[in-house]
Amino acid sequence: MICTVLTLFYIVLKTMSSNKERTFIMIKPDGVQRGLVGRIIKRFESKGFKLVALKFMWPSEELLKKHYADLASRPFFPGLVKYMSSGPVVPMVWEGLNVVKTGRFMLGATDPKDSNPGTIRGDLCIQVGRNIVHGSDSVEAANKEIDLWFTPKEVVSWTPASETWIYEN
Ligand code: IDP
Ligand code: MG
Repeated sequence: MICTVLTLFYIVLKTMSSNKERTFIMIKPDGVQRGLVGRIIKRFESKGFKLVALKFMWPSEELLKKHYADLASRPFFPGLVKYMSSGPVVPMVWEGLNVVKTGRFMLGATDPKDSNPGTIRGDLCIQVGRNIVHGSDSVEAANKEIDLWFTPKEVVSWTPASETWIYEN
């Protein structure tokens, strides 16, 4: 009996906490310059994900080198840092069930020539070096990126009025 109650409690807790998964999404300088900020945000909003942090800033090369540290040895790295620091960006944190994986699906493949129609990159851009939006590729990466771009106070916990119409539990 106690075991059953504990198991149920564990399942409820697990379900609740996975609805709180977070990912780091950033509209890149080309997305901002091309006036696509509203359209990209709208996709995540319409899906039902919850916006918990957002800012508008011109990132330094130093910050971008940290953000893309894993790619430092790639031949396109200097060009990537130059592109990403060429204008303002919109870093955001979105929250929801499986938001990391679903967020990547919504972005589409890294190279827009391989991104399916219906995805953000598939619909709105053409070249890999101008692919308008970033999204974390794992929960670990998301946590690292959120810590790099936002202070804890900038990430806001809140309950949207629509929540019970988006999640059954
Ligand atoms: P991701 O953004 O889909 O996670 P990553 O492999 O992590 O893809 O690469 C980070 C970013 O580096 C890409 O979004 C793209 O802007 C850029 N990039 C990746 N591969 C190339 C390339 O071959 N040429 C130019 N830029 C690239
Ligand atoms: Mg990546």
